[in-house]
Amino acid sequence: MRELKSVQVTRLAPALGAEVSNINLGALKSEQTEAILRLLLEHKVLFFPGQNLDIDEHVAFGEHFGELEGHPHKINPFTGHNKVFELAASHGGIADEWHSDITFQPNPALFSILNMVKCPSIGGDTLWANPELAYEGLSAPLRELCDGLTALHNAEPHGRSDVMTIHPVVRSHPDTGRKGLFVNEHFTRRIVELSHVESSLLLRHLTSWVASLQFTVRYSWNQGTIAMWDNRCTQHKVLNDFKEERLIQRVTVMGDRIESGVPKWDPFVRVGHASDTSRFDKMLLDCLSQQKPPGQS
Ligand SMILES: O=C(O)CCC(=O)C(=O)O
Ligand SMILES: [Fe+2]
Repeated sequence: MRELKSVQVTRLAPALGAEVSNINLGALKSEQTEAILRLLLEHKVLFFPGQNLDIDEHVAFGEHFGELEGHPHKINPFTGHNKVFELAASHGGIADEWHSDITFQPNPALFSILNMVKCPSIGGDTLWANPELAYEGLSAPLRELCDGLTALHNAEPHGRSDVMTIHPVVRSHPDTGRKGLFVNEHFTRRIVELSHVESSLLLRHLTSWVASLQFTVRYSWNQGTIAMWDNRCTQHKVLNDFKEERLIQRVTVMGDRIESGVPKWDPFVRVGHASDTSRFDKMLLDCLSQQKPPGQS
């Protein structure tokens, strides 16, 4: 790789992840931006130890890759910077369920770039999974089923279950064309075309399958490390097993709307009188009515 001749790239797990050294992210040259994007396509999550960027350098690094967005719900009284999302474990914030970022929006995050500002001496590792390998590991009939489904995601973990959207269960990466599972434990609530009971079973299977150890990499942090991942083809979660302070800051590169084919089936809508179990479909019906184009009743 010409632009990154001197850098060292060490793959960390067969599934995904590489550590990159000998590069200064605080003084990035434009050709290095291209090279990082190519490394990201290959490894999906990159770790750059020893960067120690300050908040402005962190934001400037992120801006090489596109427009940044603040977190839609989490206010950051700590950083005073509206483009920087901070999770301070001492304030009770820890992302310990599998997810990719901001999937409750029609345009979920593209890249997330995390600065490990303060980390515990032990514990608080982060895991990433490769949902493309997980998709490829499904049986052909289950892959075909998933290809024709969509799912409802909402921001319930942030106390905003009214913020919701629908995405395909399988998405194709726009640059590689590879398909991957796009449902996650944290934000995905319901498969639109299945009944509540069927949806719970299938979602439980798919979200735990993505997290199978053979699809993951586990990273043990040092202060000053920057991590950058592609939310279109990864999921992540933090291990909530630490006692000392853990403080991360993240900038998020805005994503595009996900291209999806038409689902193969209609949404599951119960016919007849409302019953006790109809309550499980209420969220779905609310979401479907929100998504109707204007003018349609
Ligand atoms: O703290 C971490 O390691 C990751 C937190 C997280 O989920 C995020 O920043 O998107
Ligand atoms: Fe996250």
